[in-house]
Amino acid sequence: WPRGIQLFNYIDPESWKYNYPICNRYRQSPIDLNPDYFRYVVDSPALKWIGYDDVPDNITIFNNGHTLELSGFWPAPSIPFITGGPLRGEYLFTQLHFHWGEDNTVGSEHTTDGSSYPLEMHMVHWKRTYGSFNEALRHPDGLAVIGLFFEIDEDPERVAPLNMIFDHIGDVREANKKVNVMPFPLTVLDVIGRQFSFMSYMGSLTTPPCLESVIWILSNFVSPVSTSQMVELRKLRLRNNDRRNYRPIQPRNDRKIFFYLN
Ligand code: SG7
Ligand code: ZN
Repeated sequence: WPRGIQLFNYIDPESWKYNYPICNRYRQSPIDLNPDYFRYVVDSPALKWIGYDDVPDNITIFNNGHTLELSGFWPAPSIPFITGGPLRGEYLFTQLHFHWGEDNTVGSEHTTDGSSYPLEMHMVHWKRTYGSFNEALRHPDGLAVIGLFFEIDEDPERVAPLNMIFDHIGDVREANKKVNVMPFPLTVLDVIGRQFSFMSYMGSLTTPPCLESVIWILSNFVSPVSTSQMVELRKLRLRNNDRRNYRPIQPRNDRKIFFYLN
């Protein structure tokens, strides 16, 4: 097998632990965001988005065989970053991607009080002081992933921004396909760059090797996606003919879920 290709599928995520033992540890993601375990935070600095308005030099959309992934190159040194909220220091944007299911009743990785959403978007960031994404992965506070939930909304105007990404699904239908698209600022998605209340806890990557390096930030603001956009996304061909790409919820164990009121 080519180096770097990760062999796992979504038919039996419970079996990941046999090849990737970290997937069986105590700080795994996703979890159910159960209000019974919320600790409310009222006096924290706001979560700040810096540079997301800037147009990158280019944007690439990629079917990595497990999801649809978007990455960009911003003219140095202006990579967008987040700071504040639960974060100490600056976390640089590297890519965003999506998780979905075979129909609209499932799809999100995190659930809120037991409920699923049809779509969850992840914006992956790494801590600047670790110098590289790969180094950041090795630290318990190395990554910050913003998770955004989507619910079905058939208003074409409200769902239009997502088409900046989804219009290119046809060009990357097959696994390993990549396309460069006309650059646009990430703030075309309304929720990006905005202030919202959010939940935060210490977790992991939701795919093998399930590294326990993620500070999760899950927006309490739900964004719109249409049924036809979901249908388009499901046409993406994933490795192993996977029809879904969400990991089921994992034990919370003794972790606290902080609810940041904004
Ligand atoms: C997706 O989720 C990809 C992965 C990502 C993984 O399959 O976007 O990205 C790459 C570059 O392989 O893995 C290391 C990493 O970011 C898990 O990310 S997630 O925990 O946010 N779902
Ligand atoms: Zn993800």
